[in-house]
Amino acid sequence: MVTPHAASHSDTLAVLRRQHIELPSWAFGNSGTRFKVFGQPGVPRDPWEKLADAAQVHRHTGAAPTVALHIPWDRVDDYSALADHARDLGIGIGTINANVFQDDDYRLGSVTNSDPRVRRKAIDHLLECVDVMDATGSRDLKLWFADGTNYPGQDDLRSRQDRLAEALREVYGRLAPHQRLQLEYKLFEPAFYATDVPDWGTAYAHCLELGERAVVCVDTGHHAAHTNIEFIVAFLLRAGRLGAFDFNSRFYADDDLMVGAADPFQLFRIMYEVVRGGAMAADTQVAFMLDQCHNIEPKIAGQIRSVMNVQEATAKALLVDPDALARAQEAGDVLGANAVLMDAYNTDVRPLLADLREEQGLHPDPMAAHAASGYAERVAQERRGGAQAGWGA
Ligand code: PSV
Ligand code: MN
Ligand code: MN
Repeated sequence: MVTPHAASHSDTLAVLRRQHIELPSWAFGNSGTRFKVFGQPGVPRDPWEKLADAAQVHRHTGAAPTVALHIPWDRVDDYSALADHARDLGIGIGTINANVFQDDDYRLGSVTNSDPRVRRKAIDHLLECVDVMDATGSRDLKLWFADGTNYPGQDDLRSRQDRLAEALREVYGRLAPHQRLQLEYKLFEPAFYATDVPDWGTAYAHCLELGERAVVCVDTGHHAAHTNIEFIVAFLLRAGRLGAFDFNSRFYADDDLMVGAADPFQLFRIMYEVVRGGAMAADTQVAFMLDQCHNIEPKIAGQIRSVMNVQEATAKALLVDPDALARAQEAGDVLGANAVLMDAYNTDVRPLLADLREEQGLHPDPMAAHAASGYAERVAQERRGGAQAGWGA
């Protein structure tokens, strides 16, 4: 057996110590399927309370210091005040997600719509999101388009690409020099025949046209079954165009289940390519974000578990011995090379992470610490009256 060891134990700890996983504000609101939304006690009623819940995740994991907003779900009058509120809670505001998929106007698409009035409205919203970024100090604008067609012939596929490119150009031109555009792709849904940004290749091609600060967001739930996501990660990192992850798990489609729940081995393989591609370096330009909904499980605990799942996959990826792997690969030792990876994957990294947390002054078990804190019970008492936030509000 090849004993896995990282380049050095202290390097591994240093990477894990600075690992930063961004939380989605919408994970704290009620969510469900088109069949039913199950409300939960204590769910936030506004963006201010969503930030408080995110801070609770960070308090016990020490690894989730920022929260992504979704506009207009998180619309407030004063974004600088919201950023101050986050700071007071010991966290910060991260990526700004635009939303051009919920208005009646977008029935036939947003930026690819054949109607110039709708396109203008959509682009104006994207520009408004850049204004929000200016107020919050955010670096990244994340764009996901629900645009596509349901029937062959419904609209001209090529013209829709032209309209998309034109819209992206205008938004990219509005960014400040330190800001980036993240283009997220998705295989299908809500359009079923043709989606305008269906895959990483399409996203990558548009990013290349735009410029260096246009990068691809890989949402792990947005692929066909059996897609080799780690290959996509390796390719985009090599090309310098992997901008972000939206982490989640899927069994069937875009299930938005907790990352690492359905296939922890896939998450490990992805994180191995991240490490291999240098994206765990201190100056990494990759944003590691969760994009999940907790329909039936408690939300704060669900986010804590997800952060821990990413930490565990990362720790295992860091345990892969690069020298032993290179030697086996160069020797054409198929089984030996595979064993190097599997030995790392099969290592129980929980004690290592527990030690690391204790060293950081945290409880070794964040799930237990959250349960013992009484936070969930307290906010369930405090947050009575008013409408709970939900996915889409
Ligand atoms: C679309 O399925 C998506 O993954 C995009 O990132 C959206 O902004 C997000 O879900 C909303 O949950
Ligand atoms: Mn996503
Ligand atoms: Mn999704």
